[in-house]
Amino acid sequence: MKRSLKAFIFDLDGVITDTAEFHYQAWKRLAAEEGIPFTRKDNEELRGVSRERSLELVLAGREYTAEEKKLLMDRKNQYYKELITTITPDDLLPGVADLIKKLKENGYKLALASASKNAKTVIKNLELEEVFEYIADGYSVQNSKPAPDLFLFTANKIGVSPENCAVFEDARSGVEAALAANMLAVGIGPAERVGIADYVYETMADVDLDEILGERE
Ligand code: B16
Ligand code: MG
Repeated sequence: MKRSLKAFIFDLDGVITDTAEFHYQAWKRLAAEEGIPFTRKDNEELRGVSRERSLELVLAGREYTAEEKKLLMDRKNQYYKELITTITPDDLLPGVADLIKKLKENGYKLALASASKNAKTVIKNLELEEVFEYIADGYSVQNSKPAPDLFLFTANKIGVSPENCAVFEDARSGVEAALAANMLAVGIGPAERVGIADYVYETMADVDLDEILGERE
């Protein structure tokens, strides 16, 4: 489909910076305290997934009350918040700074759409606050990815029609959400994970903007 792209929406974790490792360490600490096995491979399933859903995956059917689950999530978030205090602009993934610069120079609107309730803190620590016209985070909508809601909400906030938006996403659920929102989906990572996207690149440093913009009318 020919599109006239006007805006680029970035996911955060796995696209701009690799907070997946910090999420892993925080969940791992919590799981160890609860006597639950949790591996790096298990953590892959949590990519792009909300905190609530992540907890369900970590618990893997173990029975906890709603109150206990809330306390577990608070504890994990406390551990995660300690870890993200160490984030600096050096933690941008390779290729991201260049890409942002090129897109800005060419007049595209940029926004962030992350499932994380900590997105604003991470963006502040990366010193990217001035870059995005709008930052949508884990507080913005009720239905998390793969529902299109977060991306539609973001497009609305920046005043661009969904069909004129492109999304950078590293999670399958995020690519599904972008496609469901009728946006151009750029998948970052292996084809097994993001192969359903319109364009797929292994890392952000591999993104070929000319190829993507070739879609421009
Ligand atoms: P929080 P993204 C997502 O960020 C992470 O990929 C996912 O692992 C995490 O569970 C989710 O944010 C919620 O994060 O607990 O900080 O609210 O990829 O959508 O930028
Ligand atoms: Mg992500």
